[in-house]
Amino acid sequence: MEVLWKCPQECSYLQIQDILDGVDDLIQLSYLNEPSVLHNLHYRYSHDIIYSKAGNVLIAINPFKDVQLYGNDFVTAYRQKFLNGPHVFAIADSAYNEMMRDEVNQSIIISGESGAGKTETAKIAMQYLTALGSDSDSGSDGIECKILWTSCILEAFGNAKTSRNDNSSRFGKLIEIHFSARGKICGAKIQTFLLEKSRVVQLARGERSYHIFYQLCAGAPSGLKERLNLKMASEYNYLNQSGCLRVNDVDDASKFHMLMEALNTVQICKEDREHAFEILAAVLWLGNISFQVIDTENHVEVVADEAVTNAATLMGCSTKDLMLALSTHRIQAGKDIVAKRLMLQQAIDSRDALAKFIYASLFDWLVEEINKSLEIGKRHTWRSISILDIYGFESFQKNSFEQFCINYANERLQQHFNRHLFKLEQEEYESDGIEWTKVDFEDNQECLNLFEKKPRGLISLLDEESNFPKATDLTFAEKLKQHLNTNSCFKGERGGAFSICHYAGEVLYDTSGFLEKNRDPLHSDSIQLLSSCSCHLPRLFASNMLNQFQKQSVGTKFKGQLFKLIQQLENSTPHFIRCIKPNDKQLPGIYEKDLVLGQLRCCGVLEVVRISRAGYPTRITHQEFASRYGFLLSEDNACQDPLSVSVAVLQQFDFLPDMYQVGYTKLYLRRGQIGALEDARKQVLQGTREMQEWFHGHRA
Ligand code: AD9
Ligand code: MG
Repeated sequence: MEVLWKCPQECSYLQIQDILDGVDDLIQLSYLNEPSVLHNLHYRYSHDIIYSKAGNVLIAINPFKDVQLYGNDFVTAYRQKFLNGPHVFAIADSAYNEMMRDEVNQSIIISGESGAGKTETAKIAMQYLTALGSDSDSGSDGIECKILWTSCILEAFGNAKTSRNDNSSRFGKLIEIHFSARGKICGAKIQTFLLEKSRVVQLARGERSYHIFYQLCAGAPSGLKERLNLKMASEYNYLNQSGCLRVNDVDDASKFHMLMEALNTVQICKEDREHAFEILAAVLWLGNISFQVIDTENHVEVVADEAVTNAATLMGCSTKDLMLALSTHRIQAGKDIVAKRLMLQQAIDSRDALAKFIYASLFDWLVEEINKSLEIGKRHTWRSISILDIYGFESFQKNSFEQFCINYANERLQQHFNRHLFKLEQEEYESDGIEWTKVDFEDNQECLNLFEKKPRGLISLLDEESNFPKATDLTFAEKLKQHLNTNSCFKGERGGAFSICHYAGEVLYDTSGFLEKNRDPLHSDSIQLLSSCSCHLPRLFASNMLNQFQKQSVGTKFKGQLFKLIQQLENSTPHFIRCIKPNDKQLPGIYEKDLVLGQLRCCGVLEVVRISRAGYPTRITHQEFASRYGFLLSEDNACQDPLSVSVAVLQQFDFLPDMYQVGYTKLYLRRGQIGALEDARKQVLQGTREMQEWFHGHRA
């Protein structure tokens, strides 16, 4: 069937058979423009073909339904190369093969907006790698199984329902899977980044806190419930404030039972599990603690009710100490230390800071325990494949410190992506001396400078203001305008706002809360209270409490983590997966063109296609080329050098001049060019074999 398709940019009407059929790789499109890319992806999506390639990048469009693509039969088919179409399995397979062949660590970097499918994709990649690297004959202690179950635990404690995704990850994670020299899994390690703590105490309308709270309230057996004085989720202020306690089609109680199985598999012992639940219940009760104003200056005391007694019991301190820590702060007055009563907002803030600290420390402790269980130690580790699932770029109506950090992380990762897909490739062409018109790409160095420059970048200025006692969010905003106006990615806005031109678009930030969130204060009275608790908090949280004393700001700590992450990624061969969300409704079968186009544009997919098409994907040294194809020449070239042999082959096979280039060390061929030579080679070899057989047959 032939169809007429209007391409506004390049031509009037075209017959585009390939668009109709849908090509695996966007590079193969006859006419490359946004409409044809969009149409091709749409066509495939409507046939449940959710994966496509853009050069080396895998594009995954969220199906929002079960697609039958991940069974063991698929694993086997990809492993044995019966199937080779675009798929997460194919990416994981090349990562594995390249690790084995080149003896280099690999990374699979998954990005995309919230709800685009990153976390599911990461799990699919893990499924393939664990199937591949399982060591059935060495009596391994089920490390693969443990690795798979970690997702269940991390999602319970680190994911929540948001307006964009019912199971949104509120932290970033890098999972390293370690292999032995035989290619068998010998351990794993999880690193996490910047958990969104504010969610523990404050929720937007229609969103939920971390799944674990609802799972515990719904699923805890009656004995445990009694011990923890646990009520229904609706009884807790930290959970009921958003008017949303349930997630469609999710049964929190059965999720709790699954979590128990996961904790079992990962070998978090019963005792530790119970402590963790006590701590969760303590956090919930903390949120129910209320204050009453006792004088005209708005000073408060804690209301002595079941909330404060339950919280104190679960934390293992006296009710009196907890009440005191939440309503007063001890300060030095001359030689004496005096207790100064707090005002209402201060008291609420110090209660919430305590709850956030406890929850974040519990999360860190859990990750540490999981890591101990996946420990690489015993068997010898050789190389690793890391899977990165980090929050995607965010731009809301109101953007705060959290979006600031998330978008900064995305700028860093985008630079990594640019470097590998555009910069390094083009640099190779240049250094090998081939003619090459540079393909432009959005370099985001200027934006990174805006964040990182010292002493006058966003993060340094934020730290400076955070350390200045009289500073406010407004003075911070003023300071930014004063110092950053020369950076083209920065725009001062009215009031306490500013905008940043990110690679993915302009975002307006509201500075309110920036200083406090960057300082992330926990008063020394609260720290002292925690260290005196008779429960297991001090033991579990020792390292976090220590950090509180030698404190780094949140922004600076995050910057350090990102540097380390990028360094680790730079030491590996990257494989990129871009997840795309086809609609905002989390529903199957709906493909909103503008939404998809926005995502393709902002993650640079179209540039990747452009450069891959303009580029030379086949690169072979003169030596290799000559020894593989030299024998096809009609004349004897035995004594010639590899370069002359190579050029002679190209001429004999009538390669068009714009289909190849000869560099100082390599030959560069356009996509699809090597096929003809390979066919000829096969034919000649086949012919020789047949002739030999014929010859042998006749002799016999
Ligand atoms: V966030 O930045 O953490 O908020 P993600 O991680 O990008 O986001 P997630 O993987 O959680 O998105 O996917 C969202 C939902 O889409 C899942 O809960 C699934 O219901 C659905 N999804 C995603 N990928 C697939 C898939 N390959 N098959 C079926 C999928 N459903
Ligand atoms: Mg996620």
